[in-house]
Amino acid sequence: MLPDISREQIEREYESAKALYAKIGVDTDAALDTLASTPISLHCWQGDDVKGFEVHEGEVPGGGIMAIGNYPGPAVNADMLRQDAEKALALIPGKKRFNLHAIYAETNGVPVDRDAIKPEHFAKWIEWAKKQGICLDFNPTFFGHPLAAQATLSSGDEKIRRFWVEHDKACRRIAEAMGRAQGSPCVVNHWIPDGAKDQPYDRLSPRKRLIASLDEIFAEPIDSAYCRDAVECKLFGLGSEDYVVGSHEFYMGYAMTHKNVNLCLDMGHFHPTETIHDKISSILCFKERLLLHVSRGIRWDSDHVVILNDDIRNLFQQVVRGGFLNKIDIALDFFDASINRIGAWVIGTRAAQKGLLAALVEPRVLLESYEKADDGAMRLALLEELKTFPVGAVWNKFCLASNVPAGAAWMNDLLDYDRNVIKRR
Ligand code: RNT
Ligand code: ZN
Repeated sequence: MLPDISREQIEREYESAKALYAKIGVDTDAALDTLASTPISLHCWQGDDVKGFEVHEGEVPGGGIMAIGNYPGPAVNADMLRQDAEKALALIPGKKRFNLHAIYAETNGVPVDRDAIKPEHFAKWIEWAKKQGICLDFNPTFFGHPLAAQATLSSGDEKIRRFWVEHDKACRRIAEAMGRAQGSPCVVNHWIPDGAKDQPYDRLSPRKRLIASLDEIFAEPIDSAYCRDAVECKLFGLGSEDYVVGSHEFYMGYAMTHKNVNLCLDMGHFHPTETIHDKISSILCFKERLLLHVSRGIRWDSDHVVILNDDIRNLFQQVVRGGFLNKIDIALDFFDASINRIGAWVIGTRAAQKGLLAALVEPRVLLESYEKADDGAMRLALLEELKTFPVGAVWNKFCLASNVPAGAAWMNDLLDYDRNVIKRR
């Protein structure tokens, strides 16, 4: 059994941490309030290896996305996915949202193709979210479909391109219905895998066709109070190593010229040594909002489980220091099929929240004063000292206040669930 921390110990350690932070001008109570009111959108696809529950006849190609591993007991239907998600949600403090993809439609065993899905196919999800007290986000699914074998919104085959335009329009109507039901905009992220493995001769025409598709999709009269759109770039993917139609420059240009379309930055979608934290303050000079896909790239893979590394710390520092929390939508995007999937959700979400907390307890006034005085040594020294300040005690208090296990105690719950539910499937 991993150690449980008593309520008294958490309170005691928090009081002493609070006093220490107060000495450098940080109000930890205020930081906890901000943390508690900042939603993080959990991605449903960690629970079933991005397979979805569509009713198909025959095998379907994966298409640009692959979860690697064969840990037993993935969710194989929507009820199971909801059951697993509930377990994860119960071990994660703070405010959560839940992010669905079109392939999680529930069509009662009847095949409904993606251009024909409707809000009613998500009625159970909407009802479940309401019961959980959380809001939903949404994604059209442009992979894992016979018509996605080559290209989707950028396809030169007009019939195929049209199918995907209609799919995306259907998805935005679903998102609008979700947004209306929950009284909060449903964040819709548009990602397509279109690209080429090797040296296409023509890099321009697919991009022109993608613009035409997006323009048509976003011209639909969808209420932006309920549906908030973003487009997600990628440097390369499986089968698109040489060319991705929706590159960073492409979507940067598109978002900058379309007021209601935001950018989505996925942490794993840039050069292996390129990070996204320095892009935030630039983009938000020109855009009202930004969607983040919090992830962890390792070599060629863009979707490892998030951990509290420097990238996460840097990311949230930029969000907090810039005062951007109310302009950012935070979503998670990773999938690991080689470990307990509920564990992956909880590890990744708690790590992201710890990153945000670490940024919220930075001593702004002190750091700014060193910077104004051009005292680089003092600034660097303090940033280093802060790393061993008792942020863990503040985190444990957050867990306590949220009624979820503090410290490592949640791992006992994971072990129970693994033994009693997952391994018995
Ligand atoms: C793929 C993108 C995209 C997906 C999800 C499932 O590289 O990151 O966000 O991971 O839509
Ligand atoms: Zn992503």
